[in-house]
Amino acid sequence: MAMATATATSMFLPLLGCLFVFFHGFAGASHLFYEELNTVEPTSVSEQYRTAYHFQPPKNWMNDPNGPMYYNGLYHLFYQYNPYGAVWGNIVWAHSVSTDLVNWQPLEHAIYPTAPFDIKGCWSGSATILPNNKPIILYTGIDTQGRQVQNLAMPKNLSDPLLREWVKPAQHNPTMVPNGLNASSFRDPTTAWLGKDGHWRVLVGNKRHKRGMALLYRSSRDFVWWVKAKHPLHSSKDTGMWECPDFFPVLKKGQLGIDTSVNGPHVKHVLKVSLDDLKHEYYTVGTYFPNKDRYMPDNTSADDGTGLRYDYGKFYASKTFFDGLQNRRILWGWMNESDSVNDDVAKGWSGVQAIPRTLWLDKSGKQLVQWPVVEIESLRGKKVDIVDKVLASGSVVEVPNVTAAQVDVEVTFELPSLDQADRLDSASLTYPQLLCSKLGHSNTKQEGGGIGPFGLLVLASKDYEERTAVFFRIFKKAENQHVVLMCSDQSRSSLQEDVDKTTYGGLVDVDLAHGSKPTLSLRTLVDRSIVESFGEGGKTCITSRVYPVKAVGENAHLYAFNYASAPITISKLSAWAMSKAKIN
Ligand code: DQQ
Repeated sequence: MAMATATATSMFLPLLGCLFVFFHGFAGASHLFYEELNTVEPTSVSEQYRTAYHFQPPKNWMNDPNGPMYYNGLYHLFYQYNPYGAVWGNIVWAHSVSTDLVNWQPLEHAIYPTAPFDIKGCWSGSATILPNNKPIILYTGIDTQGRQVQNLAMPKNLSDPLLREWVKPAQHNPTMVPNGLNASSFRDPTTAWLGKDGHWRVLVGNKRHKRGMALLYRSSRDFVWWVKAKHPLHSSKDTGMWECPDFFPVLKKGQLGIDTSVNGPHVKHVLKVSLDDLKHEYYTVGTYFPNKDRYMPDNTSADDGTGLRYDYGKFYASKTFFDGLQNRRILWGWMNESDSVNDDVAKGWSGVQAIPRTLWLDKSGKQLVQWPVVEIESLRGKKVDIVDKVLASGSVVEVPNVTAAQVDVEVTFELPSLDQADRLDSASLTYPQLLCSKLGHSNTKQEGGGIGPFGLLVLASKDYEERTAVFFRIFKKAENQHVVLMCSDQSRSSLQEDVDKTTYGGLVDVDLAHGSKPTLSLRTLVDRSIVESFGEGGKTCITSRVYPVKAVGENAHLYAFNYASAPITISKLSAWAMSKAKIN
């Protein structure tokens, strides 16, 4: 077994180098800082890869979603923003509001450096709605000494329905200082929750040496004076700095969301952390013990940086909020660019937000399920259907008459007998991303396997020279034990050289042997430079950024393909042209 693992690992090692290239890498405690570029105002904004229905500001750099909330009839989204350039720096909280999570109105910046406790930057944080229906924000400020401290901000005028102006009371700020802590790893407060004892709790990301941790702070009812608890809520060795922690309850049964303060035998808890060292997010499902203020992940959830991810592609610094209007929990996440910094400066912008996703606990209790908020379907226009179409081995079939650069596709594949699946040893399944990269997807069916690859070619040129392949492949681990691999292969997504073409992958936890006709479903949202995919109803999600040269606008095509040796049937495929949303 150990030998098998070693062989599998050495087989993949040459791939590691190229897989871990990040064109938008980060340095030290946070983002890469290009001093000479962060005040270079764009002279124009290139429209070519700008999105039609994914959230982005009119120009410049955007990163983490901050303080999302539903309040008095409006959804608010704040976000980390550089008002002066297309690279990270000069960070403020920009602010937009929406009635439907689809169309957004920009407002003036909500929080920006003005005081000694945030003069060097207003970094990430979260909103909490207090029981008197007053929203309040906790955010990280960089103070005059360059220390990370936590601050409070509240609306200046609660009767302004847009909550345009926010004040930062000098008498209370900073509310948390890094006494005895690493002052450059002390940031990103969560939404707070109220215990039965009447005390508020909040988490702040931190590390001690290499141990990542979620520090716990408590406050009496006032939300103003905070005291650090003796123990963190949770920590894990060798995981490095935990950025943007998020901690919330999910119902054991059903898809409804619940307020962050709810606890009891009917809920599980989720702790998500964004690992600064890996630039990936991981979450665990577990139990929160309020008497001890400790969280224990279930034994099906690894907390060591190898476990479950919301998204196996580009998705970072995410945050959820409880939407009291529709009783659901909604997830926002930032997708950075895959092109070079020079390209960002030239195009005048960088960073988009993923489509907000509703999220709930899967029936298995072992993982979450995510699905684009239903409101996004209001943008669906002309629809094309394909029903009961057999994809013979080696076939590529065009989905005709669709706006392939701006489309929402849902497809269900019916699989042949699972006996035809190729065997794969468990060790090779340890790194699904590397497996996807190694297996790739090619133009020849000879490179295909028993069942898979099959899926979609999106943002493809007519000759497939450019294409992003989103596909499945099924393996047999043991008799009657199948494994589903989902991949998003960007290796041929662009004729441009200077873009990150990493292939992403994850496993889909589904029992295919159950039922007479095994099926697998895929939904992909294509938006000019975004490919956002949801496997098997949102059990596995992969998002990528691509910059085709030929497959742009009307020259983009959409295909379904099957390079397996066995035929696969499309039981149903629907593709909707997506209209442009009004965003900022
Ligand atoms: N981005 C913010 C930090 C956070 C990081 C700074 C994560 O607060 O840790 O822009 O992307």
